[in-house]
Amino acid sequence: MSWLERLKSGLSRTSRQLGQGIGDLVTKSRLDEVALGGIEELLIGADLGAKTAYRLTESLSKARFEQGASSEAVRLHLASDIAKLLEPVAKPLSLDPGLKPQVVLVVGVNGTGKTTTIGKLATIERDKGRKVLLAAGDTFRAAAVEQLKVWGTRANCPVIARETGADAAGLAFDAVTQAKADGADILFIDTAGRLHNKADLMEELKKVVRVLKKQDASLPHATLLVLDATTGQNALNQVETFKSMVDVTGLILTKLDGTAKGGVLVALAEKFNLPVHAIGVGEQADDLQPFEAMSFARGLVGLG
Ligand SMILES: Nc1nc2c(ncn2[C@@H]2O[C@H](COP(=O)(O)OP(=O)(O)OP(=O)(O)O)[C@@H](O)[C@H]2O)c(=O)[nH]1
Ligand SMILES: [Mg+2]
Repeated sequence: MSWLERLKSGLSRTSRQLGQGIGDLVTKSRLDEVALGGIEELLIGADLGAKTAYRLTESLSKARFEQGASSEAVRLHLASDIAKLLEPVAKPLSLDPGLKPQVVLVVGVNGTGKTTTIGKLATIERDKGRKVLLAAGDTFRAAAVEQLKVWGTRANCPVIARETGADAAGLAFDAVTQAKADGADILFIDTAGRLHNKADLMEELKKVVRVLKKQDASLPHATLLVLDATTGQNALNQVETFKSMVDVTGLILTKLDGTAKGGVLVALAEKFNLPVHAIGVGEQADDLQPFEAMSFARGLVGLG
């Protein structure tokens, strides 16, 4: 399957709901109040957020559809408006090849896909010929370390790990030392999504960052927040929480294949204006795709 086909099939739950819904509403050649109201509701249902849904519907009501307001024409108009909203945040993860090692910290609540995303990113970077090191900073759960090691074996890159319960910040510090010694291009640091309680989690993350800065004040070079699209609007709260703890430099949205609420990405873009580097549309390494505004917007409304 090509990249676009994977994206389309990954977004199919959202696009089926939006695309078919629009098709059912747009039955006349002009958009009436009922159709516009219905489209607004569909957009809210796909989690684009009430404000954005309203603005998109307003734009539709002002549009002059030369060939009549067919479902296709309405979806094209929406896709183009949505792409405009997304363009400012569609930024690939840019790792400076001149800076070695690039240290990338990956954070997020439990189960959002941090470890899997690191595995995918490691595979992508290895395929480009980069030397990658992984640090199993989720020292809270033994299974988390094993999971990262499986990805490390698959991507053919070493994994630094410690026994369960070890100090995550100390591990991160040593991982940087090793990455430097090995001449690694990139170091990805996994973190725990769950500890005894939220306060512990916050403290641990802050400590990891503090200790990394002892190696070099510019570390980490990137802090990626991984969000699970199936949590819908709750993802917005997670951004607030993590932003208050660490300097989040970009977002990765996972599990877009498992939800009809893919529009949450639009709500996130509108609210936080943080770069969205990549999206996950499945569990395999090639299911992580660079985030591209127009193809995502078209995929969302079910246009090929
Ligand atoms: N369908 C789908 N599943 C995904 C995607 N990304 C991750 N997953 C799955 O989500 C589950 C949780 O992923 P993990 O990578 O373990 O999540 P985590 O954030 O590391 O979780 P904790 O370590 O518990 O904090 C796994 O079963 C993954 O295979 C995605 O884009 N699509
Ligand atoms: Mg994990």
